[in-house]
Amino acid sequence: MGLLSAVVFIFSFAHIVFGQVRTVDYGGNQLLFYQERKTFDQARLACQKDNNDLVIVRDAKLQAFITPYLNSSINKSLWRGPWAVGYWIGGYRPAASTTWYWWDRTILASQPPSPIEYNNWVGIEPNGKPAVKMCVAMTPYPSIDGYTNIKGGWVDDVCYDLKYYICMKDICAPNPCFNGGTCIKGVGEYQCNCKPGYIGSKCDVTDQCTTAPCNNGGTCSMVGHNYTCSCVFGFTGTNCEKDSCSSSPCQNGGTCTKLPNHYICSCLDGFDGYNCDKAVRRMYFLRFYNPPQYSLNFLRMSQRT
Ligand SMILES: [Ca+2]
Repeated sequence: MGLLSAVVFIFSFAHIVFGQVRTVDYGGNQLLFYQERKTFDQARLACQKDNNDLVIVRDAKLQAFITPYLNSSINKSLWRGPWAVGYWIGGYRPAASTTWYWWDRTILASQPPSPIEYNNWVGIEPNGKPAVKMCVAMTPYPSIDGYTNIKGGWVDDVCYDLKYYICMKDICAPNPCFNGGTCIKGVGEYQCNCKPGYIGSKCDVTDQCTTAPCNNGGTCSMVGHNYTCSCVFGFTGTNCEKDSCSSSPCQNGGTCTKLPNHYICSCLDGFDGYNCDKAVRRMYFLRFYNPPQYSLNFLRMSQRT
């Protein structure tokens, strides 16, 4: 392989792999204009690699949007002729059939214009031979052979011809939202409206707060895939399940009473201390007075247990 042919090979290879594409937003869907030549079936496969397909043009609004993006300065000398220059769109007519379809098998109107389905055939098109499968392309030229104002008009051609092609990507198909979320189209982006119990940009996170895990008036919020509880004053713990008495601070049978952020122990007889942790020793003294008399004193003496 000489240097020149190697360069040509590299360039043609680059042309196939890195074909020019222009992406524009259409109501949250993406239109992709590929300036690389493929057969109708090859073009469909190329679109499908990115979860889209050849564009289906069901109304004049979409047609009017597409038309300005068609390249009117394509050099037709490299093509079979001016009518062959064009962009595949998603319509075809099976061999030996008179019915035109879009690739999703919905009906594409033939001439004369259907009162229902939109079409944009040019002049005498479609005029392909009935025995051969024919496919639909849009011409980029404003005029050919005396037909004027035809840019964007539809022509039929044999499906194995090599043409540019237009893909349309429905950014909500397949539905990118999980767990039954609804996909809402924006400009080049989508948003998911999640069903109750799910959150996240794709509704792929279970909302653990729906089970109300936070006790004692705590507020639940999701951080990433996990919940956290914001506890009201006086409560702690993962689920705000702990208050000041939860650790059973009162010993020796003492009763804990919770107060905001602290507690008080009511001790059983014989115990004392903040946590009833001190035993009380009661000692009796007889004191002798003159004249002798008895006096009974209770002397409480604390002693650490
Ligand atoms: Ca034709």
